[in-house]
Amino acid sequence: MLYPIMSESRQVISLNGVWNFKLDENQNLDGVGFTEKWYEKKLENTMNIVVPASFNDLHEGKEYRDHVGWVWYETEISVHKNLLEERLMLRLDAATHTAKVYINGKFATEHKGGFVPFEVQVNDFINVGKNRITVAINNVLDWTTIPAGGYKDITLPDGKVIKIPSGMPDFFNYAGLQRSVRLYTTPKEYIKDIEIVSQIDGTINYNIRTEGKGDISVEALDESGKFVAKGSGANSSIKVDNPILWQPCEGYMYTLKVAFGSDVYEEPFGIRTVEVKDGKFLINNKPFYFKGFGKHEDAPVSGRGLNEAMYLKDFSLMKWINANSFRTSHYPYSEELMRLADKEGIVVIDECAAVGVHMSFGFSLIGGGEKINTWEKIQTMPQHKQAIEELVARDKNHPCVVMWSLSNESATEDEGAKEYHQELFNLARKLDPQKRPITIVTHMMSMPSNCQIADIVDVLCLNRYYGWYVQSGELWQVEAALKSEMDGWSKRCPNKPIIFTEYGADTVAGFHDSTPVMFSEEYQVEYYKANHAVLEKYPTFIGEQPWNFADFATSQGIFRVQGNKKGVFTRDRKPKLVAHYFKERWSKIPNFDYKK
Ligand code: BDP
Repeated sequence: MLYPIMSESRQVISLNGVWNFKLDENQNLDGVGFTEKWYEKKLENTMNIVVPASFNDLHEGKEYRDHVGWVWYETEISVHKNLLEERLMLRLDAATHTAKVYINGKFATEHKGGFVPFEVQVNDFINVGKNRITVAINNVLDWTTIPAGGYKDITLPDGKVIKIPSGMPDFFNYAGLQRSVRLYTTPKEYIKDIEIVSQIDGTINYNIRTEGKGDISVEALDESGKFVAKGSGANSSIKVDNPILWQPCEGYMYTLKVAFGSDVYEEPFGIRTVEVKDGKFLINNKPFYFKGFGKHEDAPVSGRGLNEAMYLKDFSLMKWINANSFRTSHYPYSEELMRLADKEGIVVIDECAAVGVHMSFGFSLIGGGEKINTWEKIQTMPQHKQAIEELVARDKNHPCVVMWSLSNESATEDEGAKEYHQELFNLARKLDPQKRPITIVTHMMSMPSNCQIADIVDVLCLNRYYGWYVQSGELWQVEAALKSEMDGWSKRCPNKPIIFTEYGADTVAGFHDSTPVMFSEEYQVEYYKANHAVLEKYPTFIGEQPWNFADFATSQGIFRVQGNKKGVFTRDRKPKLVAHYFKERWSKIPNFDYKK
């Protein structure tokens, strides 16, 4: 799906700003707004809300912040007649997690999946003059959604049964219109999609899909806007002489300017290749070492909402600490963030929103709850496939994306995991024109002895907490336990690269101790040192991404102190002691050829 841009043939109109907002009945998963048809007229008794942002932290009170169920957004716009002479699209970059859109009281579209864009042509809905757009959004996750999560029924003293979340992923369930809402125009005959695949000799293969009849011509421009190559036809190739490659930390970007009839679109691209070969992760044919983080889209006030200043700040801190990469744990991040990562040369493992696809995580971890074979019960497959299709459709041209992650910590230790994930793997491989490597990130109970998916993936991405959730406070025990696992992988998958995509220790900034004890800043440093002492010895260990870049909001629980505190930075982006340790460590690890 093309990102909305302005060009000589296209207009973009932002609908961001202050909207009207109303909560539907809390914990009534059906919502009364539909039976009472709130969308038919202007919403009553509304509060102000800002788009884009998560709604949760913008007003006070538990009923508001922890609302479960439907919420209603509404805006009124006035439209000039010229707009309706073109093909007019309404695009919502993210509505988390399920949305129904009404225009002037009429149902226009709906979408399930809260982290990717969707759009609808609105020429038949919009009038010249005043119009009302109403969006109903539901934040409920269950065993059919991606992310997945559970609910349990609670009976109140008055006999009323309500549902409360149970077994949600470990990040606050921020929701709402978290990214931009826009109208944009195209000519009636238009460019639908562009696929770009580059080789490092400067060959650019492209594939352009269009609607209508007309000739297609393309021009490649360098970063200064200078013309460097041209071609024609829908499916062809051009050659850029002496190409400047897209490299980690040096994100050189070209532009493919496509003309079709009266439509013109400009798609940014980089020239680079990625491949996994002989136990190495090659970028431009050179062995790359991942230094970076698992992240979240998370900030005070805006929550998971679009926050471009924070994106730039985070990338600046990543450069300061000598990092080169991150994983979009645990859902696709905004298009603006991905475009910035392209320009900044930050390498991205792009994860679809499949987190929580495990129906007895507690049981597997500590023997708590009931043992359920996830793959016999869970119904996420249709949504999971859609999530992969939408992710690849959106992000396929980004040079920053070097690998797809199909899920985080699903029940990969259970029988059936291989069949479930093989289908998804095949789908992603088929859809991606660049045929990037693919991974499935596993948790600590998915070991060399029982992991069902290790043979499918191109890279073993492991989330491991030696010295935290196991060997808690006993760092001297880390060596033996971690070594035993790593030796297990060396035996089972001798030539498969391994990345630690999560490892970390909760650390409350300002807690210090002369003897490093858990939660102190000193313990966090010692924790990483103990892990690195083992990991460094393995030639196929090709990347370290501590969990997490920054402290982040979670739901409440006895394991969380106002959120997850495993950040290397605090939530307001101040370095903890460990940040200085990583800055020093990573200054000595080059992007390329660290592991020969
Ligand atoms: C892993 C999850 C991550 C959590 C982390 C933790 O992938 O989302 O936040 O553990 O416990 O299991 O900090």
